Amino acid sequence: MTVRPAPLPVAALALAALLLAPAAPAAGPGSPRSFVKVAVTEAEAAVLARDGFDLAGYDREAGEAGIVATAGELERLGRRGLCWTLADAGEAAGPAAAALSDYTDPQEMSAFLDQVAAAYPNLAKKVLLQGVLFEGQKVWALKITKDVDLPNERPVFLLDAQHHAREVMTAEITRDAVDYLTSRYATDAQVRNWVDNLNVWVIPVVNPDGAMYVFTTDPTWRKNRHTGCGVDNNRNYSVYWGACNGSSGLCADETFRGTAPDSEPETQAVEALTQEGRPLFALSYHSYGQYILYSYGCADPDEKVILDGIAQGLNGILVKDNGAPGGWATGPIWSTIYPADGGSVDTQYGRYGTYAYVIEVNSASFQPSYAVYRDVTVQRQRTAWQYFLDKTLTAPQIRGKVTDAGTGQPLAAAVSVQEVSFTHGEQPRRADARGLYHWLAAANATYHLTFSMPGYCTETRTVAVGTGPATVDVALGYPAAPSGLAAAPGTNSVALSWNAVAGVPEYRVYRGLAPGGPYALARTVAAPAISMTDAPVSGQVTYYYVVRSYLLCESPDSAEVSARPAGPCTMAPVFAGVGSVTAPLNSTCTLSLSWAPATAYCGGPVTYRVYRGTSASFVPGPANLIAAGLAGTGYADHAALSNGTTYYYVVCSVDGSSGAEDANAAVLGAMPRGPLPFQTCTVGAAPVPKEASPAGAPLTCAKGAGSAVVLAYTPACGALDTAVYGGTGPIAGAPGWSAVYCGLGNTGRAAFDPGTPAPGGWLYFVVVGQNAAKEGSYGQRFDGAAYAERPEAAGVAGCDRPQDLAGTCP
Ligand code: 0X9
Ligand code: ZN
Repeated sequence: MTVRPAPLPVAALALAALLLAPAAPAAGPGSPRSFVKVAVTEAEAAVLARDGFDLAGYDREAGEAGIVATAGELERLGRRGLCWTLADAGEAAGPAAAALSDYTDPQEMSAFLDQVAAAYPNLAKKVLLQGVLFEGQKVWALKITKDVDLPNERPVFLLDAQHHAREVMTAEITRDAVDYLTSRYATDAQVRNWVDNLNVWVIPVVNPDGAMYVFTTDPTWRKNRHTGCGVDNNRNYSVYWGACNGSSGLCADETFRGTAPDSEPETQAVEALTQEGRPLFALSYHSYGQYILYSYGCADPDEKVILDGIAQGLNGILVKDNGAPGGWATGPIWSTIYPADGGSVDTQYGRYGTYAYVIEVNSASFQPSYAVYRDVTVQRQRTAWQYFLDKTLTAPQIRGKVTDAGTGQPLAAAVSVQEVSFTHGEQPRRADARGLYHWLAAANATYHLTFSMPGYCTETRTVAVGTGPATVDVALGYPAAPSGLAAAPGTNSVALSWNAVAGVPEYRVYRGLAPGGPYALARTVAAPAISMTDAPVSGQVTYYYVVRSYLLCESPDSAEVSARPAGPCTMAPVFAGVGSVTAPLNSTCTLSLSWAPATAYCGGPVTYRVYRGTSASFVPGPANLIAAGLAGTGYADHAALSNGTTYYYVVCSVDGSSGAEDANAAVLGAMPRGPLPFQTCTVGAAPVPKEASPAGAPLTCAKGAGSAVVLAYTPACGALDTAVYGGTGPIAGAPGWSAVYCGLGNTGRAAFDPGTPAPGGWLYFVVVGQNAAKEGSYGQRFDGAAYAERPEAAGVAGCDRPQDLAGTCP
């Protein structure tokens, strides 16, 4: 409203050029752009936005999309068969230079905030949210509450505007709200009720650099002024950043999301205030199109019912530009307007639990005539932000403070509600740094809350919410740790005692082998007993003890004590047991075991024993001990393993000095894939090879240990098991298969032992997909003396490449 000397003619000139030159050739960013109207449906408008057109708004009454377009973009519209009309510079449409100059620019807004803070020092404080942007402006907020300089724990409402620079009406609304709440405090009981009982934060201009550019240079500018590449602040927030084709990765585009989530100083400012203040409700103004929107920009929120209830309640009373209430398009952003990712409300709601809304104000323009629309718009929008002030104060909700029961200090505990499960990657809701939490509730409903914090006993509360706020403060505690823990070593025993903790029903004695743990539970002791003897334990080993008391949850550790008992060292090594069992695909039927070394406490040396069984629950003992006295950390078992059997192993360690063996519970199993007796099993119809494998490929045959054979082949696609058929030839026609080896996997390697053929005799092999209808591999022959490929077989039998094993391969 104030008169600025220099920038005005510049704006007027830029506008004149803009309005007169819609057909000028496109000249990259900064080329003149026109605000045009295109008659399309709302859904078609969303498609235009998705396709990169700068959709400034949608006039649902007129059925017109408003597009800010370069000459090139106007041509593109034409090529889509869309006719456009230049938006009228008069009444409703704009933008119009005369109207724009009346609007509040960011410097005027800053000065206005100064005036308000000076006039109402107990009510209003101007707070710098971001001092460094790109072109010299700053992001300011005004905090409005009674005794604004004193800390308080009143609920918070956050109002913001002008994420998008050109949406100048939105800043008028925040300006009006600031004026209303401060100037009427002394005389208006309703205002006093809000200001006395709430913290109202207003960010009148989120994007002041961009806004200043609108007033000085380009009235259609939307983004911030990030040097080289303006960023759409309302696509830069971290939740859903770049997630659903609702933004652009291109610098020049009007919905450029920036190079990283939260990269922009304006975005950071809003997010930081949201994080610190934890508003229950937030309202973000945009223009235009007459929408009431809530999260998400990419999907429906889990709390959609309650979010929608709030929005519909407002829709019923909020008056549109046509003078009638109702008829605002209301719903989640993604389905109501268009997919938009990285928007402010999604981060406010998804990350901080703020019930955040967007209002797109005005029916037909982001810069309607100031004279015609400014006052009526801000007056009508009082209904909206006052609605949210009332909701913040009186809506059914659960709120409270989580503290440490002992110290009273706030705890940022996790707070969950059984009735609400989040499915969009939301982090658990937490109380803020002051221990404050909130949850919007349905009226007359019961909720089950859980408060948890590491080191504290988890608390639950059942809360019956009525028609207003329910306050549930929770003090989280934990039992005190026992004091006075003492340890007296005996012979293979340690006597422990400690001081009683009042009211505690149980103590838990923990023992470790190193200072500071890790500890394992040694014994629970029911109160009132305050001592126990830990026995038998090993002599000559230093043990470390702590005791915790238990009442709903464990206390912290008592002070640690240690003791070194007398008597023989009986301690088994500390050992995690078998670490891996693998079946190497070599020609010797082997399972390979490995383990991490054990630690001996009685002097060692450590050796290992290997036990083997055929079920995972076998009990290691002398009957199944297969190796002992092993000094290394691995073992290869190739003793009489049989096909199709999974073998299970337990490895134990033995201290050579004490003879004590550990009793770890680790069991691992594997199935060997070595050369097994060539056996008969049923895998469906035997194959009839169509052709032989050429010499050397794709199926090759090598001699394994003894009479074993190792075939190498190209694995089939898919995850089929393979089998090998073997028999006497010739392959051509009907081979006489005498055996089949099953369950080879699809590894490209098959090792088995067909025995030695009769002198001068030949064996032929075919690898097939097991259980597959079609044969699918290669023919190769084997004779007992040498492994040669019969030249006469080439081209006549066997089959080639892994073809069609399951009918699904490419
Ligand atoms: O596209 C936007 O950012 C908003 N429309 S506007 O015409 N003002 O640009 C819609 C905002 C939806 N809100 C969020 N995604 N947070
Ligand atoms: Zn906007």
